[in-house]
Amino acid sequence: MWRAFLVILSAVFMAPSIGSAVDLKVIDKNCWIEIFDDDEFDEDDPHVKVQGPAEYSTLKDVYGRNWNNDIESVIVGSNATVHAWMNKDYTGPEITFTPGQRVPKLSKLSMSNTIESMKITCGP
Ligand SMILES: [Ca+2]
Ligand SMILES: [Ca+2]
Ligand SMILES: [Ca+2]
Repeated sequence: MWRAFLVILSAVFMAPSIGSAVDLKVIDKNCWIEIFDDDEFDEDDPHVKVQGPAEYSTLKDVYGRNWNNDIESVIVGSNATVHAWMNKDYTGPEITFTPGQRVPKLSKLSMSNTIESMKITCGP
């Protein structure tokens, strides 16, 4: 009798905690920045979509690749704002990419092959 009661009790308390654990893993499908090794979003060269929110004080290991001083074009997700800096640890000249922005040539903004740190925030 007590055992049955405890099973029911734990079932009642487990259900909501499972639900919230799943909620926490929901990712914002529109909060990302895609970075490209080459300009004009060249798919033939290294490129990767970086999920936000995230902070990289250095880009030496972004999903297993060293991206320091290598980014030449970017595409920003519609719900992401990205701050990027020329040096590591969020120092040096800074650039802000707005939601949905596409920059085919960072060279036109004097930011080609120079970004070394980045913060991705989600939301309008
Ligand atoms: Ca190329
Ligand atoms: Ca490059
Ligand atoms: Ca740099």
